[in-house]
Amino acid sequence: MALEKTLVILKPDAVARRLAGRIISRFEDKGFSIAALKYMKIDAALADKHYAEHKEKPFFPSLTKFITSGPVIVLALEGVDAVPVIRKMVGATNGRAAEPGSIRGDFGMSRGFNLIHASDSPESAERELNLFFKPEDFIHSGDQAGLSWNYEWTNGKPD
Ligand code: IDP
Ligand code: MG
Repeated sequence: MALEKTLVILKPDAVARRLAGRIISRFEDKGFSIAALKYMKIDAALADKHYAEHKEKPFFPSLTKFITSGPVIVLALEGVDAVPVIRKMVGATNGRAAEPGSIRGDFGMSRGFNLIHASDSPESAERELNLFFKPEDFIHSGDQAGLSWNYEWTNGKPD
């Protein structure tokens, strides 16, 4: 249990389909804080770095073409156990298999065009946050006021 940050990308399909507000609302409703946020286009070099683990996969060229194809919204979201909680909210990779109630399960029908990326481990989160953000980009962090009713605080620790 740790207050941690994770990286979320609203992929080009989410932005183009004008789902960004509704997806961000889910994270706010759940109790996550936006630590940093950027509206940008991912270039080929950054896409290669971000998806380095998939370099040898057959879908790598289509994946990098997709992620660089239009504007994305990149967020650093903060909360207790942010990495696993957000992965659960995102759902399985293929929208057709993703549980109803998850973001991919509610909004998507595709395996590749699946709306959203979320870091899969604290180590990935650290690496990916550093690819997209500089330390000074985290302009809102550890907001006790925002978090006070989202957690039970014992000895200064959220649970
Ligand atoms: P994840 O986003 O659920 O962590 P990964 O296996 O890490 O899924 O794959 C990264 C991204 O690559 C997926 O979100 C999806 O956009 C795309 N992708 C994954 N597997 C396939 C595939 O078999 N065909 C086409 N695209 C895929
Ligand atoms: Mg992944």
